[in-house]
Amino acid sequence: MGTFDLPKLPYSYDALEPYIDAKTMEIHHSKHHQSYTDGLNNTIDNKLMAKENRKKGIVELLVNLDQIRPELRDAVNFHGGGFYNHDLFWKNMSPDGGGKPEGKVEDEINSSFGNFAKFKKEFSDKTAAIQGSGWGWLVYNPENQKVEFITMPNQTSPITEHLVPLLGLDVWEHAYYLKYQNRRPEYIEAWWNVVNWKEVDFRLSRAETLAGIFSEY
Ligand code: MN3
Repeated sequence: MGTFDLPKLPYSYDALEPYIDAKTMEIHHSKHHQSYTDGLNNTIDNKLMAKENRKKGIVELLVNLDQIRPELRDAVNFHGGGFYNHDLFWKNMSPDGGGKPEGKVEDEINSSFGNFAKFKKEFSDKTAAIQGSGWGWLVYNPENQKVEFITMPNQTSPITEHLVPLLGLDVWEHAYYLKYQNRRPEYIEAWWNVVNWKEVDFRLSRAETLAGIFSEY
C-alpha cells in the first residue's frame, strides 16, 4: 500500500457503453490509472523528497510543484497529474450524462464563449488538434474569474498553472484506440453524450478560490 490508492470508478466498466466501451474503461482505469498511482507512490517514497512534501495531498503537491526538488519535479508532474486528472475524468462522466449545462456553468459558458454550441465546437476542434498526447480542459481562472478553454500536454494538470479544472477530456490514444482507432474526432463527438454537467456545475460552485479544491484529497 502506498500513500495514494487508485480511486474507485463511480460506475461499472460497461456503464458508458456504447460511447466508451467496457474494455477501454477497464484497461484505462485498472492499468493506466493504476500505473500513474504507482508512479506517484514510488516518487513520494523516494528519499530525495522532503518529508513535508511526502505528507501533502495531491492538489497541494501539484499547486506547489516548484517546492519539489528538481530531480523529482517531472515525475510528480507526470504521475501526480495522471493520478489527479483521471480521477476527475471518471467523475466528469456519467451514464446519465450528456445534454447541455444548466445553472451557473451554463451562464459562465455563455459569458466566455457566446453560447453552448460555440463552446462545444471550440472544445472539440482544439482538443482534436492536440499534437500527440494530452487533454482538453474547461477551467476556471481565479484571476479573471472566468471559465476558459485550454489544452495541456501529456499529464500536466491545469492545477499546476493555478487554474481550476472543471471538465477534462483525455485524448491519449489509450482512451479511445480500441473502439475508435485513429478517429479521435469521432471519440470526442461520442464523449459529449456522457458528460456529467451536474458534476461540472458542482466543481464550478467550489472553484471561486483555488482553496476551494484543496479539500478534495
Ligand atoms: Mn488516460
